[in-house]
Amino acid sequence: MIHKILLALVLAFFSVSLEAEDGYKLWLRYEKIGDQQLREQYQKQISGIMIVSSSAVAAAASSEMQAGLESMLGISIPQVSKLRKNGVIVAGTPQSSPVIASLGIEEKLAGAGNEGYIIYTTAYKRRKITVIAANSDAGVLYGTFHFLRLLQLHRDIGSLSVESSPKTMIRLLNHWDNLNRSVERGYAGLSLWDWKALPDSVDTRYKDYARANASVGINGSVLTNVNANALILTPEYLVKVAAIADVFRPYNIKVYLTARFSAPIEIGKLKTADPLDTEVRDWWKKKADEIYKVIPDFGGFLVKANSEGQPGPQNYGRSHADGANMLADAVVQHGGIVMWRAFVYDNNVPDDRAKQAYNEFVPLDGKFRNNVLVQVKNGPIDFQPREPFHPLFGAMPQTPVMPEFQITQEYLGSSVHLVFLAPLFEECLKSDTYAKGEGSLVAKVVEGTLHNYRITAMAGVSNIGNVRNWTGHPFAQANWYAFGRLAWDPYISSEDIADEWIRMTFTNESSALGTIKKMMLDSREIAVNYMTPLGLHHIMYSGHHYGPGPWVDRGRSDWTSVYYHRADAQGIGFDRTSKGSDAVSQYFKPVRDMYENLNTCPENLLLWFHHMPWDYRLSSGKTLWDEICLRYDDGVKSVKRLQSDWKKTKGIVDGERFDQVSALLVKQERDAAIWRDGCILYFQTFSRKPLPAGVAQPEHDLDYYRNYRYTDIPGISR
Ligand code: BDP
Repeated sequence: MIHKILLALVLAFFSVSLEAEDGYKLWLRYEKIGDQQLREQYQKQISGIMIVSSSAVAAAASSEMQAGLESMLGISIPQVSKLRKNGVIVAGTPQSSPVIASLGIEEKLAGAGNEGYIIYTTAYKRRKITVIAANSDAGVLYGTFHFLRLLQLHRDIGSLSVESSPKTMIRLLNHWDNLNRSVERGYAGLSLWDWKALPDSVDTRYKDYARANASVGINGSVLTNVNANALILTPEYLVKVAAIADVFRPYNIKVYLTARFSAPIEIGKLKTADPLDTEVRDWWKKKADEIYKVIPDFGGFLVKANSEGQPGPQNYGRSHADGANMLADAVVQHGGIVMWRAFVYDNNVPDDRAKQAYNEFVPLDGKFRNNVLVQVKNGPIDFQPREPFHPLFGAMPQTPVMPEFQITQEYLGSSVHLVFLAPLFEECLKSDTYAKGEGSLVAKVVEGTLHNYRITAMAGVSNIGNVRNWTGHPFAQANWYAFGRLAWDPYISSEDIADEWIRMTFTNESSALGTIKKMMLDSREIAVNYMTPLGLHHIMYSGHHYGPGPWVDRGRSDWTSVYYHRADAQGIGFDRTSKGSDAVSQYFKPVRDMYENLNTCPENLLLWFHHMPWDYRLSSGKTLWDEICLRYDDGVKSVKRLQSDWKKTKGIVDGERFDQVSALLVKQERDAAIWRDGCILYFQTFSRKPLPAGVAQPEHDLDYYRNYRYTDIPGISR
């Protein structure tokens, strides 16, 4: 008997600790606070919770608060209905909570808007309480997560005074998930959405997905791939979507779908999808009515049209505005929106693909309905490790422009490389467009203050799948987290985001915290160095985008690598100055001059904008050829440094995730070396120069790298 009890205890212990360390809980681990003094202090400061569960959202806040606090403090925290003791957390709106209604905080709350909140410490009838107040239950939910985060970060909660509200209205994940559960550019297993099982069986994971999103303020989810399948709009699928929407609703998350432009033909049996055709317009109106009947708070549509073979209004000689407006008219009476993607380039090979979106969309500014946003990738080509900001930011004053970032690491090492993307997002958001003079940051375009946009939004292409830890690489969770935090507030620094995430996900221990933070903050530049230094871009393998492929020269020319790097005996780089493709002219002055002029063009974008001779001298005093080689080499060496840094966290980070990251860093080093050696050997066939001192000689010849096939990388089939 005793044996059995012991065994059960041991098993219980292990299953608890395993569950706690397999990454499933993301940054919501609510680990029991190890520092006893701090835990006791919190225990004294928190005696109960008073949240009136007047709605599903408030109930979600209440149960999150209770579970989170109990887990971190290791004691039970009762829900109370009277303020008999100090230390009650009172959360609610003036409508739901008589205590909050009596505090006289209307003015303060006015600034919180729809989804914001205030958190502060005060005395109420001689009791010390913590107030989390908002104008809506959604605000209460977000405030709850904020309060829990303060404890996760071991912050002082003795006299709080916090005000926070989202700077963008719509904060969305874009899932590139197909109905067969494959995920385009997804590296973390299958799609979460199990369409075959839905609607009868609803995976409990959907709730945890919603919790995680709500904890960072994400309030929308586009469930389906931009390369859309019209079937999702059929009644059979809509009830499945409705089942997901039901789970998300208590977490203030709306569902959106991608609309395939040719759906009226494919599922509606019409002869055309012409956006000016009355029958087509009626079809979409009826379709929208049907959707809203089953999902009353449906968010709207995301559309990829006339891009990479997708159908669109141009098939009928109509413009992007005609197409977007037709869908906008269909959803407007229900409060829906349309996000129309600017990632377009037509079927003719352009002189410079980087210029196409701008050329297509700027003339349409002012021609879109009020409920349309134009969704623009952060850079003008395609989610490269480094791009300049997209010239459409700032260039459409009359049309809300929203950025699309890529959280999934299509061009940044899949779920194998440790690359923290907040610095990439931040670089774009903090770029100055000069659209209205100095200080016209992309962030200001995004939050709508630069042009007084009527709607504001930010989208991130999800990196989530059904693997146990959601994202494959434990550190890829940080990119999901970072996206959410920046969508809430585009001005938060990467460093602060990393700090929060590490404390919640791994540890508050200061030396490990410092080590991990440095690893994360360095990681993006390291990847740029071993993949595409000095402004190189789009030189990856075709098909999968994981490894190098600077030699790719077959197929449509603006899908090849040689189109982008333009290496020849003289030099390398894409001339986008006024003497070249003149893409610089799409930027406002003085940005255009900065890029045009060699003395002011940032070196990290040099080869994006200029074709330079191999012996051009850089600020380091080195020639371009030597500098390219040295950067590639430094990238690889830096991955070694990441490995030795990670070793320092052993014993502080749990064993399971420690081992997993260690193994991934080994693979990352191998593949960084493949990038370095493949690219250097290939570019050397043009430069005909020796490798500079200190750069490791490649182990194999160029053919080896050209023919290299990965067998162990998620998302690559051979
Ligand atoms: C590219 C991806 C492709 C996407 C496309 C898009 O390679 O899979 O469909 O972007 O954003 O980055 O539409």
